[in-house]
Amino acid sequence: MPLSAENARIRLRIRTGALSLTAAAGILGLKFLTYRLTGSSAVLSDALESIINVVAAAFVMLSVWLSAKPPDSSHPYGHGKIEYFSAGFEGALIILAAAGIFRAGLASLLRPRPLPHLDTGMLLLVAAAAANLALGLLLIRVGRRTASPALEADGRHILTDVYTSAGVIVSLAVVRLTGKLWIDGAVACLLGVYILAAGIRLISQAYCGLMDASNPELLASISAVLREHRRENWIDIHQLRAWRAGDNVNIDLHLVLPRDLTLSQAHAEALAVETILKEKFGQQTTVLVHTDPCPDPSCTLCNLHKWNRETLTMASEDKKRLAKQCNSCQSKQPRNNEPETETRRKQEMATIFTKIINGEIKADIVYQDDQVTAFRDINPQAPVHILIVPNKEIPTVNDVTEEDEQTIGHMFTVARILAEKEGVAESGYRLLVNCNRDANQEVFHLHMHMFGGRPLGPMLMRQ
Ligand code: DGP
Repeated sequence: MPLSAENARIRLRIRTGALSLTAAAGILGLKFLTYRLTGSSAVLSDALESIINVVAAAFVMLSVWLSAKPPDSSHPYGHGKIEYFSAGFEGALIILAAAGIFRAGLASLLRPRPLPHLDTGMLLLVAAAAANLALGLLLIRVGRRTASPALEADGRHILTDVYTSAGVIVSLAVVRLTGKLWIDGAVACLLGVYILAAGIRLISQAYCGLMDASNPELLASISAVLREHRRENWIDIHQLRAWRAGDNVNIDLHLVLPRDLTLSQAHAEALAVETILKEKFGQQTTVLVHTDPCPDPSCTLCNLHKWNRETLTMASEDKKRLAKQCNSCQSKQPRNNEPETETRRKQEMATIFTKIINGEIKADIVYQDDQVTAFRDINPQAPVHILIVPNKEIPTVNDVTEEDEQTIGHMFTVARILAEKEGVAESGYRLLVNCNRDANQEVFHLHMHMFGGRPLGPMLMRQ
């Protein structure tokens, strides 16, 4: 997800948290005013629950702010779990309030007291309930949209407050109509039990989040994405585990690949899994892929790879003889006699950048025109790590022709523009192009790396 979208999401959460805190304080004032007017213990129970709303909203603000902090060396998985603490804390406060409400309700059930100013009291309570309803629905909506369990829990809590206020309004109306004062205490006791159940539910949700309880919904959506984008070499995916911490999703899995893949081919497959999952769940997602060689000796896919490798590493004399035997094969011979699997891998990796350029795969694109596209590297090696890519698919520097000269020159102009935009023009940056195996080129669509934002050390790794 682009940084600006992420920042907008965090700002929206913090603004909504602040609104919740202010509104909860105003509504609390309204309810205590109603209690002072009527002396109803049911109203008192409602007001007591509202004190919790204020404390909880303050805690939500704190946790939303903390969870927005990026991962650091002491919290490598980010700070998202603070939101579960907030939900748990809120649950504990609700249980305390339930006990207080039950006590007040029991007292007025056993010794009913007269309730003055009922009409005004009921009107004030209706206003408070309407304000709470609007606030609760808003918090749930923003909580879902910005994947914040703390905001969502706060919204749900506020909705329980609306139900309690509605119950209290009905009970006051019944008291007014029938004159039976004990109803006020009985309703307060019932509300106490209802609120207790809500508190227990919140605590159990927070417990599941903190203990990384399995999340079948999340696992199902990960499986669906991987099924949809399954690549030819993926024999099996197992030991899939995933947990959420705030809006950070952490995923680890074992990917079974054909036994004969090279290390860089296996790496490319793992990178593809990572890219697909980050596209779906956001760039802050942590993906750990453990690659396993296929254990089945009779596996068709593995045998196909083995056949390719053995056939294509035959002595070159044999290869020439084989090619002569079949003219049609000659046209299919890979360039420079490269092993066919290697060529196929290069073709697959090349298309990744074309898909990004065409908008078929998401990336954080920072520049695009009719010749060049630049986007942030999925695996940044420096605070600024941008790939500047010609829109035309040129596999390596070796394939550059005279007609590409204008585009290649333009890539440097784009580098200059981006260096200024990223604020590294003065501090310095490095432009780097890898070509083929010794340079570890992974994606065979010519690209220029732009690194900056920190001292970059010596140019080459020492031998
Ligand atoms: P090289 O080794 O020079 O071929 O670098 C390839 C770079 O491409 C590597 O740093 C990771 C990056 N990369 C690979 N796949 C993707 C992708 O799908 N999205 C983005 N943004 N970068 C990718």
